Amino acid sequence: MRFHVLTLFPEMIENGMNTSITGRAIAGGKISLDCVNIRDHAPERRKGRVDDYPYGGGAGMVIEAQPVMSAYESVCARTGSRPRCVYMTPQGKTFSQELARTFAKEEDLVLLCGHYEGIDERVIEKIVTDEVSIGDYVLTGGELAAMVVMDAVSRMVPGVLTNDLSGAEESFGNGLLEYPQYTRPEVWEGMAVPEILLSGHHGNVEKWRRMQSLKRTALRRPDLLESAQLTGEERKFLKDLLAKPEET
Ligand code: 6GU
Repeated sequence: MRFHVLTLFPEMIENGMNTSITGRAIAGGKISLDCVNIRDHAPERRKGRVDDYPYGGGAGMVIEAQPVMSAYESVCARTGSRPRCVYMTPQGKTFSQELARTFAKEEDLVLLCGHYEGIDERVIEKIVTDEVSIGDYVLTGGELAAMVVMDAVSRMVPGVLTNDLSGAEESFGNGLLEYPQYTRPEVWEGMAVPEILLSGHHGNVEKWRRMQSLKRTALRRPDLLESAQLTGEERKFLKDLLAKPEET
């Protein structure tokens, strides 16, 4: 996966992405990051300025179409293709694990970050293939949202997670929330680790974890259960749980 980010703040993206698991994935060549500063595509006469007043008036500034187009075309020239171009905006489709899996199949992915009051609509019409939001709140710019998308996409790329199963197993991988985890010590502040995890019986541990996942999902995110694949026994467990939650 090769990420290309069109932004006015490339150092923000580079600092975030070169850290932790995504940083290791970049260093190991599993993913790559190419930040294009839109400012570098300002026409000579504008001396690095890429925004202007909105037609019709109103607060804030609007990023001009031409520098954004030129930044995208510079990526196309390097890849020899016209990659999918994701515009980060609160007006977009809400990002999801499903969309992360879809994006992970692309060879190149362009993420376009806006700032101020937005980007001239005409260049969005010309180059943008997907408009994506990360949730119902407003950020000052698309950079943090682009990093959220790249992080979630990266962990779907083979070889990025050292334990290759963990990407599939975690919350949402199977449509359910994750079961609780424990490590040493066995008793902490008077609180013991659930007995079954010390038993060494893998079958029972797996069953307990599955039931814990179901319980958490039912109590915290019941909406997720609608599309989850459950056995008859699991449905019965949940029915009993919801009838008397304090006993399970
Ligand atoms: Cl993608 N951009 C901005 N500016 N704010 C957001 C967002 C994106 N997603 C949620 N809020």
